[in-house]
Amino acid sequence: SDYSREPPRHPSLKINAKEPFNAEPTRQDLILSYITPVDYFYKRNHGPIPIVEDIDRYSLAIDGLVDKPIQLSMAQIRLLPKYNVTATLQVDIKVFLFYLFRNIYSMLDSIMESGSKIMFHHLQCAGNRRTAMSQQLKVRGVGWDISALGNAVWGGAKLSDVLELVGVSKLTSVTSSGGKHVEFISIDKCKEEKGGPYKASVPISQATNPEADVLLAYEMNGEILNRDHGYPLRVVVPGVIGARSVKWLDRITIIEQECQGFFMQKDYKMFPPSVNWDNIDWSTRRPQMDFPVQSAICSLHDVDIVKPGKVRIAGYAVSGGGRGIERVDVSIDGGKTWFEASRYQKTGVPYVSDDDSSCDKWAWVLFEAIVNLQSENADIVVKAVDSSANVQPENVMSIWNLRGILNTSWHHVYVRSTA
Ligand code: MTE
Ligand code: MO
Repeated sequence: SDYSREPPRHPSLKINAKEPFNAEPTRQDLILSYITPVDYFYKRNHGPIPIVEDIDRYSLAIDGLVDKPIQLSMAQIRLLPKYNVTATLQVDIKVFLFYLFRNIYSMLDSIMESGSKIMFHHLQCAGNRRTAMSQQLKVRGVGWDISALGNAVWGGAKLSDVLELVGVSKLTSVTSSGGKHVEFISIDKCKEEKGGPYKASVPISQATNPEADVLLAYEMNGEILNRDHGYPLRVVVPGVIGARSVKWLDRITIIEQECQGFFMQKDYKMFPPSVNWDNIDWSTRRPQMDFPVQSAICSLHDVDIVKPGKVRIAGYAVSGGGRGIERVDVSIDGGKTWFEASRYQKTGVPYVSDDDSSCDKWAWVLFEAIVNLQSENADIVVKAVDSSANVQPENVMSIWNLRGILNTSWHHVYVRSTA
């Protein structure tokens, strides 16, 4: 494999693996804004970043169990209705400033193409917070602190619109030729696939449901998608683990059974703590899709020294499947007593979970609490509750699994306070 032509990356990223390149922003950088700037967005790769030199020669194949397979050029994909645009940008000054800083022209573009609501999709790696799980009992996989996620505006076509072009209509759950899954195949090559491309699939009912908002994205935060994040085209499957959002899309194929690729069948499955590398039987579990409820504190580290008095506890909370965040609980005594943190997305709009007009369904929720810290040592904790009343588990070991995925246990930060 060839890592000689990797794209430039922001120097503040914390590199967890060099080749393939895996990196996350610092805790502080992660929550500087509601929208994660592309530079700070975590990068999770399984091979070298592919190069698409000539965009005019790029095409996306759509085939398999469909009546009329096609090839689409980037220009044809861009002609489909574009989702991401907004006329409501002005409500969020932070979003405004972000665009101002990044690219004023793309913001104006977006405002002029008004019509539909701006869509924020977060993406979270199933391996987020793996390091902390591995510290309890070793797991296999790239180590991550708490920043293997980000929240962006993805611009592109809806997969449900694209599939109509090959005769698969909206809300289809099986095609006339027996297609039940939509497989995404990448251009990149990885060793787990023995030099073949990265791939994944979603059920056709999700792919053809316009409300599921599965996107074929060619823009990220109003700019052309960059190489690290999937240039020229990637899938964004909201509400599920990042692994299903295939980057550098080459081909979409309609198949009968779910994708048999490595990352669907031999990885990214949640096993019970009793399963080890000697007794594992991959076929006993389904590929992980929905993300469970998650939260973490980004404003503090172990073991920060803070001045006694008012301390800001801030971070993110997010759930899968489009579920909202009902509550964020914060403790400064290791979970004996709790305060409720305030939640927010857009500045000036009160956050109400699962209400389309006041929340971005697929986006993260930021939280903040100001606490009065007096004790010398404090065990600060956060846990979130989603709109289905799912709560994060207290203990890491109760959800320990050999691949170290989905560490959603209560997030602790230990601090010392001295005058
Ligand atoms: N797509 C391809 N083609 N190759 C990859 O290695 N990694 C997946 C997914 N899509 C991957 C991929 C994983 S595990 C995650 S978490 C997300 O992309 C990360 O997306 P990002 O790098 O844009 O943050
Ligand atoms: Mo991932």
